[in-house]
Amino acid sequence: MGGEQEGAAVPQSSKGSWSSFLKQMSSFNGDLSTMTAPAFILSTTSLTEFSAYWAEMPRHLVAPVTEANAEKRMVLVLKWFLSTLKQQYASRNEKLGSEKKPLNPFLGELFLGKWEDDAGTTQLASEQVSHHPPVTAYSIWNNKHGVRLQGYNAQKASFGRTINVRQVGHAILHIDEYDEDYLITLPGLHIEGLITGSPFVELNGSSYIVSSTGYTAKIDYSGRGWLSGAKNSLSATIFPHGKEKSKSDVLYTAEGSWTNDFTIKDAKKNTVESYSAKKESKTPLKVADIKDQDPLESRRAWQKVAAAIEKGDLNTTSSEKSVIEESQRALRKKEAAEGKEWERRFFSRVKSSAPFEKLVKEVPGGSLEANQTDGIWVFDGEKAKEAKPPFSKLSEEIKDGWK
Ligand code: HC3
Repeated sequence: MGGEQEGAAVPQSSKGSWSSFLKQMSSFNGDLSTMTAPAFILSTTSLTEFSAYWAEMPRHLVAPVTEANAEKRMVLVLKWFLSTLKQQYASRNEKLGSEKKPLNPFLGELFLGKWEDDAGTTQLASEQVSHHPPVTAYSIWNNKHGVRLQGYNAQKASFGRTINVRQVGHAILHIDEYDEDYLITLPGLHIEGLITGSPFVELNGSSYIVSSTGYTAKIDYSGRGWLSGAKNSLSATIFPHGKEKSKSDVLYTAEGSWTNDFTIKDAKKNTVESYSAKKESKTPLKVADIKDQDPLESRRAWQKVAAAIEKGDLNTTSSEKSVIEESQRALRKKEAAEGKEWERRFFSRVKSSAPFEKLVKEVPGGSLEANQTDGIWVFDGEKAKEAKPPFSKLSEEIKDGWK
């Protein structure tokens, strides 16, 4: 960070609060939701919305279905996964000028929508399945092509030179046509630009995609300053299960940048796929108008908080946040008194996940860590069929608080 001007991107009026924020970070407990950040760095978007980043280009998600060869399907699954990274980790920077602190979802918060384009209809159900620790689960499905993605994630953070975030959780992509699964693990990340006041995400470490057809993709992430590499670099290999250490078994390699261009080459170094993030168009997600949303839906639930953040009105931001927090506390109290647990609308907690257990063997050190995510979460098709608005079974008085 040498040479960077401290707090350069921080509004003059927020310089004091930014340096207190940085100081407070040194005694940080690892739960990102408890972090109190200055007003100028607050986002109006809840983390439940982030699940949409997996499918903003549905054509890439469904592309593997039309490929009859399992090895080549793995290449297309890798291409789709790499294509999601820019949206997941750099889009807020591009849109807002820096990474901001997302709204911390309440238990049961929903974010629902669909993409409609040449790939048909691709649907999204994202739900906050746990508040402490914060865990978001999602399911994205396209019935026309028989493609289903589901997963859940939590974050474990620590503070050193920067904020280091380990992602706990995983995703599973299922392709009906071949009845196959792909286990997707999640990369580590850290926040750069803290000193200057314009935080952004850099990815680090490795993540895996393991297919039930016998192939594994390992993706390595590095950034600027890492062995003098370029920002947002990626390097990946595809190999048969169990052959990670064998260079002669590498079937494909991918090199490039997850925010710009990457290419995928076969073992003979012929380019089989190329991707240029800047040239790709996204399909806008359709979300119901706020007035038609259920009180549990994210944009409706947070609308007053979001409006106050937008105006820079700190008092209203915190009083409107308190309305939500107090209703949540009241609900938890009521549930405890009745000996009940909040009923998730789309997901269920299960004892084990067969596809995960089978495929994780190919991920060095991979494990479920269910204790970090309040359980193992799966999309519950039966519940989802029933889950029509109103989703909320809240008492009228609590609903009133949220109007
Ligand atoms: C760490 C993060 C919240 C979590 C975000 C996750 C891991 C959520 C799941 C998505 O699929 C991928 C994803 C992308 C970005 C991650 C966020 C980046 C920053 C945010 C922190 C809580 C905010 C830190 C606050 C500040 C002021 C330093 O920006």
